[in-house]
Amino acid sequence: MVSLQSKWRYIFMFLGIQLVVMALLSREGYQRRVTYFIRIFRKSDATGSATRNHTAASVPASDVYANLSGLFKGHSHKDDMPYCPATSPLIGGPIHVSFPSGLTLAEVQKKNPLVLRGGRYRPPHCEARHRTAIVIPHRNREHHLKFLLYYLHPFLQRQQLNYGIYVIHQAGNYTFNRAKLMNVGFREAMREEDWDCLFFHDVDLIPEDDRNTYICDSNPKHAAIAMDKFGYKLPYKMYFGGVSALTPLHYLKMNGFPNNYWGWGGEDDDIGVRVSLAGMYITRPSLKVGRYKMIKHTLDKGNGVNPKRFNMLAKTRQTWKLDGMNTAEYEVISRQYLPLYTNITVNIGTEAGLHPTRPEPRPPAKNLAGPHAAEAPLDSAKQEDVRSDE
Ligand code: UD2
Ligand code: MN
Repeated sequence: MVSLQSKWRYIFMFLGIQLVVMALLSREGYQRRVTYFIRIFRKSDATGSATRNHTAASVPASDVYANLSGLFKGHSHKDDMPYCPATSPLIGGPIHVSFPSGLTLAEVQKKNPLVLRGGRYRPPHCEARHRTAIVIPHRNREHHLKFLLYYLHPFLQRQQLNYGIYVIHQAGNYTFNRAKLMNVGFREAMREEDWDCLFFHDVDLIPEDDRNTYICDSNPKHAAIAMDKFGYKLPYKMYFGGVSALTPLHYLKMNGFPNNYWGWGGEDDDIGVRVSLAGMYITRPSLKVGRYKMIKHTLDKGNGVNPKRFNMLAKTRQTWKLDGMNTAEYEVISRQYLPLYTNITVNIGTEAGLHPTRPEPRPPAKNLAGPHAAEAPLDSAKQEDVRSDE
């Protein structure tokens, strides 16, 4: 009897240890391995391959252009149309996303006959209830931009939005600055139209469900909550990277985004902190709907990890009112109204300012000790011409 009891005690101890190990592994992010072990104890998983596909919902993923062909037959926007319905009848749920090689911008253009110059669109049969600008920070990612445009145009058309796509292209080779480019995008987009919502959008994130509506909430919205790169889960509670949506009022209330994060990382957390410092909170769509696929890539040249990011983040409370939309200095080099988007090329300067001191004209021999600039000036960034190309 005694030996039987102790045998059970050992079995329970063994199972207990197993449970603790699995809980720890799960906390440390080894969910896949844990799920694997749990599966072993479950009946054979008949739906294995189906669930591995990238759509969580029961509805099958569809071609993003599938239900739009009816719109394309010789319609153009007229005045005096009724408002579009509160929920678009074109919404279909999960979208099939893949990246076929050989896709060209000309093909994307052909598939989107109702998109006007500069990447603008209004539904042909009804007056849109929402006006949304998409702001995309960009440099050297034309390949990603092409796929984003391929998916985003029909995605937004399915939602019956009045929309415009702005690509904010950083001129020169100086370290990339995603957040400052967003400030440029905000001001330049608002200059053109009274947008009621702005989506700040990484170039490499493709939405996978059109129920993730590109309209604003009463508080800043974080839309990219379930990405394939993070196992379709939110990586941490305050995460605000990838795709976020703010009204002009939200944006100004938090003094926009920081201008001083050069290089990779930190700026998204700073923006998240600004939301709460300005007395707002982050809203999110459901995990089922806020799904994105990220086009795989490595860290870009000119966007090295920002080593100062943690120190800077620790000071957001002191800096958010002093640095942001109110101090964003830049020069627009060109504005091109291309068939699928508006391209704004901008000089945002360097950490040393918009015009890092240029070497002064050669001083007379006796003055040779004068200070000189450490950095070369950017591009031919001074000309403020506003081009308009087809
Ligand atoms: C994460 C965040 C991103 C941002 C970044 C840190 C995700 C999905 N996104 O992205 O929102 O917070 O970390 O800065 O977790 N870009 C260019 N050219 C460049 C460099 C960057 O166009 O040379 C743009 C582009 O729109 C890109 C974005 O900046 O999507 C973010 O840069 P990333 O994709 O290299 O960084 P990633 O994926 O780690
Ligand atoms: Mn990325």
